Amino acid sequence: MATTSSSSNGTLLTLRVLLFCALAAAATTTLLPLAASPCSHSLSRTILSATGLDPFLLSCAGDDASASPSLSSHGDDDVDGANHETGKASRPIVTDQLCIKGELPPDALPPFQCCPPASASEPINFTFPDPGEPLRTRRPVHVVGDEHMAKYARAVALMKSLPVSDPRSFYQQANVHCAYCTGAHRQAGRPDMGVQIHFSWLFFPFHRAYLYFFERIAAKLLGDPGFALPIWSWDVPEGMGIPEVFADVASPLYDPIREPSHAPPKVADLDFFLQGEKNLTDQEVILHNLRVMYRQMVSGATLPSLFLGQPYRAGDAEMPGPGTVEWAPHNTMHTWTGDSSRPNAENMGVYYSAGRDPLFYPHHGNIDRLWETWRNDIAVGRRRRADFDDPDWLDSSFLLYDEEARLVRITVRDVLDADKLRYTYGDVAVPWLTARPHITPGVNPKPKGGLPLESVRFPVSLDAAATVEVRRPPRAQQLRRSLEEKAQEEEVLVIEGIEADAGDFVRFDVYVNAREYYKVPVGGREMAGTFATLKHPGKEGMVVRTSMRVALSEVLEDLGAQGDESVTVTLVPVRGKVRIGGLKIVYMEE
Ligand SMILES: *[C@@H]1O[C@H](CO)[C@@H](O)[C@H](O)[C@H]1NC(C)=O
Ligand SMILES: *[C@@H]1O[C@H](CO)[C@@H](O)[C@H](O)[C@H]1NC(C)=O
Ligand SMILES: [Cu+2]
Repeated sequence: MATTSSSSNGTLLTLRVLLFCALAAAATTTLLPLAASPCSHSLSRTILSATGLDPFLLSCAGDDASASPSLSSHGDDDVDGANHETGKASRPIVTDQLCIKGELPPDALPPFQCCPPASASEPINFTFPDPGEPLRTRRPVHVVGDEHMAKYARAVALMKSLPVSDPRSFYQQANVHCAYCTGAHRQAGRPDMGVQIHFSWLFFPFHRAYLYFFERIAAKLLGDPGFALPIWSWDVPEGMGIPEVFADVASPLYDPIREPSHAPPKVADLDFFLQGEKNLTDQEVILHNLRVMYRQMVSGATLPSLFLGQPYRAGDAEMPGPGTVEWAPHNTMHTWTGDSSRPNAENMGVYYSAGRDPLFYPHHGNIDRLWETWRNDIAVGRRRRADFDDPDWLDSSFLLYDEEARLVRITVRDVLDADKLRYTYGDVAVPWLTARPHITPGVNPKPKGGLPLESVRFPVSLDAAATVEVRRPPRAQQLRRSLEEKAQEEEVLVIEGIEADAGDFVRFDVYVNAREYYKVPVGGREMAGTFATLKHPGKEGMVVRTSMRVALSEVLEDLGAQGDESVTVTLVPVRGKVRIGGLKIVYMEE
């Protein structure tokens, strides 16, 4: 990585933050004192009504109101102010039938229009399938066998042979993803605002609904009511690479617009980034992948918002912040699969065209499986909350065509129980569940005796690695926190006011207590998080505004730093231009 060499050459830029919150969050602390965790769902109504605060607005939702004086000239989506609405009026994101031409990046490949065919009648409300329907079991491509894969290939071929005016055609199915991420679909009652299903709490539910109908359309065309979508389980060693059948040029599953150097048997790098090819053995890549999975699924995803993504309501600026798995492996595997010689890394490497690759659906099948794994085996297993109970999430809705070509309105509430949707996952192991990363000795964790820190003010452009001493809230010093309390809360590093170049792939990494971060091997414990965006359609010269949250509790425990007053955070740019509004550490409870 370029940044590694520049830093070891002594150009390491160091910063210092004297308060645990770099910006105006001191007010936050005053308003909601220690006992009231701002993200707690049980936060008392009296505190809420006294302060007029939304439980998510403070530390969960990216309090941009106070945090981003830097937001400025770049031609915003003119939604400033929408965020400041107060009161408890319900604001789910409701998809309207109105669909306009979305914003595609320069050099996009046709078609340039991705709205679905107009429906002759009003959408019908979703109803659950007959509970007597056979339970579809989605299994990994490497497990299901050739016969099943031939069925999937036939389903794709049948979809490809439907006229493009048919919403069940492959052409239209591919366009669904485009319509929901380029601002084509509009919000009901807000024709000026698009629906964006990435970088927020809509990510998992939307893609589940999308796959649900895609799978039923496939089953219908095959005349096989029990047909289940195969999944690309890149998180287990046997699945880490594009399955052979997708690389067969004679197969309907083949897509010529993929990265040629990643054709099988290349082992996938779940931490991949363009220009970031690592010189590692397959065994090293596999080990690293398992550690990335552990971080994204276990230690980094201890609260619903950390896993599912940040709240996004009608009128809000889009892309408030994704959950761990959306950053990686979701984004990273999209980019790894796309053709890096194309400006937008089509097809898989960019939102508007990703659905054109038949590998997209098994890829998202695996993402959906990880949601089930997290929900049922990790969150519930640790007696933590798994779903939001916020009506704005539950009542958000999407419009999709079903297997009978009827337009259906489906809500987030409708997709929370896979059993009711009559599918499940089978035959896939979770080898990463025990892949807890190791700590790295000799990386100069704390300032004392090391390089001195200079004082620099936020916001800061991340042109070089930046090391910041972030104070922990006083609560960390209360060693007598009960075990019960500790089990329910998470110490979270909030990186707010992030402005990333929308016209580029942007990545930076977050290290904890490792001022000599370049000594940390891939997958090391000190690497606590990765920010990675795909190109944002049609936004050259504009910025993606978002935030990031990094869970710290287990990392600090492993580093033996639970008693420290501060945490040393190093932000390391890998690619693209990005500005950081500020950092703070908060305790969250959901
Ligand atoms: C669909 O559901 C909404 C919300 O529950 C309800 O208001 C509406 O009447 C329903 N429409 C139909 C046609 O059942
Ligand atoms: C890549 O790795 C191999 C084997 O570990 C090593 O011999 C080689 O020097 C490395 N190449 C580069 C460019 O780092
Ligand atoms: Cu996606």
